[in-house]
Amino acid sequence: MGRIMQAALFAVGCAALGGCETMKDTADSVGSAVSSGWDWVTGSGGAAAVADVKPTQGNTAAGKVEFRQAGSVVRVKVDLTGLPPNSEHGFHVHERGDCSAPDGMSAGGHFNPDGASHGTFDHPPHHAGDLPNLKADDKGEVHTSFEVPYLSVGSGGSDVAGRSVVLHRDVDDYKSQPAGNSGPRIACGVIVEK
Ligand SMILES: [Cu+2]
Repeated sequence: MGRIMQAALFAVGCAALGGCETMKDTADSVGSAVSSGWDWVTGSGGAAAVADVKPTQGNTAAGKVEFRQAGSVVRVKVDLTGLPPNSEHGFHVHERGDCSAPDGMSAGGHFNPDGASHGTFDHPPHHAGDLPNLKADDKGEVHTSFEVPYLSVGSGGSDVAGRSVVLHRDVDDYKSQPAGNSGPRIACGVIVEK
């Protein structure tokens, strides 16, 4: 996890829990081992949106991704199953809320309202849709949450509602253009405001 997001998690998590042990993770991906330090269900509730994630043709990854505005940041909660054990995957918000194509290409490119280059989610410049890589546990599942300061829910120029989330077969190297060389799309879900 990068420094900016880590700092944000510290600010929220330390206040909520009175302890920060679980947030001293320095990996640049997130997975089941990372605890966000805040309570998703009872946390302060701004606008929320959810994506029902389904596998693209020939794949098995599926689950749910939720977004909630919390002040100036957006909290993202990810629950996925059906991945190869201990695998790591690029994960982004893509520009079109359309997962109808069998290969997920109908979702378009990365959500990029600012015309930025693809990059690391915690180190501008990067696409608004750039998110941390997701790491599956030994059961092939991802259950994690994190927060980002550059998206919004329900309003604003970086509103995720009406876009889609896309999970890729391979890890995002956070630098290759335009999409981090993360390979085919293995799952896709349209983000719908709740
Ligand atoms: Cu992507």
